[in-house]
Amino acid sequence: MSDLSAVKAALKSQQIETPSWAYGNSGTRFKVFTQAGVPRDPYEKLDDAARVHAATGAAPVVALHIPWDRVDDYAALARYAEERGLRLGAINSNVFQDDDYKLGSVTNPDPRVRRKAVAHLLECVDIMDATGSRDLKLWFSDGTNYPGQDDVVARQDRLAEALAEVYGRLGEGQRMLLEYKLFEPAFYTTDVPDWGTAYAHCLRLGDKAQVVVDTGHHAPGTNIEFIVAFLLREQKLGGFDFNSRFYADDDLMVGAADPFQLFRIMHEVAKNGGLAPEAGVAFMLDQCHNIEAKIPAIIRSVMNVQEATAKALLIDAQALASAQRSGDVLEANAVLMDAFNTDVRPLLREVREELGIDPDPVAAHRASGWQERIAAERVGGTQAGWGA
Ligand code: LRH
Ligand code: MN
Ligand code: MN
Repeated sequence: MSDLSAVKAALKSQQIETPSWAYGNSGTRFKVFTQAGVPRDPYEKLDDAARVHAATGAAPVVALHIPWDRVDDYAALARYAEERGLRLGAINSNVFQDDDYKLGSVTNPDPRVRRKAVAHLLECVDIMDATGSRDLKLWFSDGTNYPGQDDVVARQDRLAEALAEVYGRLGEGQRMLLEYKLFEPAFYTTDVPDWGTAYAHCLRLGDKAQVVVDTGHHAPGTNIEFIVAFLLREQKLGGFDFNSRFYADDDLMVGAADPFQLFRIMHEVAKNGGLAPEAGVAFMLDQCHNIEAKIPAIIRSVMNVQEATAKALLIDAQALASAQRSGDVLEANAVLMDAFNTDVRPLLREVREELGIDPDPVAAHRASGWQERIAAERVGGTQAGWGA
């Protein structure tokens, strides 16, 4: 796409979904560093998310994680979001923090534990009914640590059975997004370790089951953009959990470790129709801001996705196709690199001005006084966060 007004229109329509847990305190297994003014409940997380949306104009959706975001009345939470110009996005299930799940959740050899896990997943669909959320996001920490610990195929059978039950409960317009992850916390086998496993399960389940690509969940060197292109071609790309990794599942800001990889991913998305709202690709963040200020980091992350998207949209598609047709390897690569090396920040500043927001979202947020206000007001109570 090289028509500038079309590029701008595509950028204006892209929506990034921010994760409620990124607003809360988080850390590694060594230490959780607390920050002043961090939300004490899901409502305050939405207040912060509204600031990210106000600053960027591009983050109107907020994903919840259950039970971290447990409330009495989910419809009321959805209304609270709506009053702030937001809507509730993916409901992320959590079957990885109970003692019962030591040997797995839906793949646990004990049928009682499997029933408990499935009951939680079904409850998440009830929550979707109340919030109007489209997506149920499933990530299973299930796997084994030692060869021989359990039967690998029996675990796949148990997984398929649980997925089928939850799939059957999905309503009209609801989807199930299956997330894979190579390892951790399981270190020998993981029951959904890669896109192929997720894809095979989704294919059997049907159209409402789609794969979610968490960029931090691959082995080093994995060509993620190939996976993205393949899944889009098969209409099985449900969305992303964007973040950056240097080593494993680092959950750093998207676009921080490898902006070129993010550009390559967004090129495949843009080229293969993934930016069109009807493609249904959810551009979610799944990050933790352990040592940096959270709201500005989330704003920066939204901007990083926008910058990669803008560069992908600036690729001269005709020149690329013609170089590819004529087998001109160097020229084809040069067309891509020209777009990647373009400074798109002035273009995005223009887009923001046209949307009536400040062209510099981070500076605008810093000047808003929000951080000082929440640091003064949010005292007492338990600060909500990862694992809270
Ligand atoms: C697992 C994961 C998954 C969880 C989130 C907190 O590593 O990426 O998406 O729900 O982290
Ligand atoms: Mn994730
Ligand atoms: Mn992860």
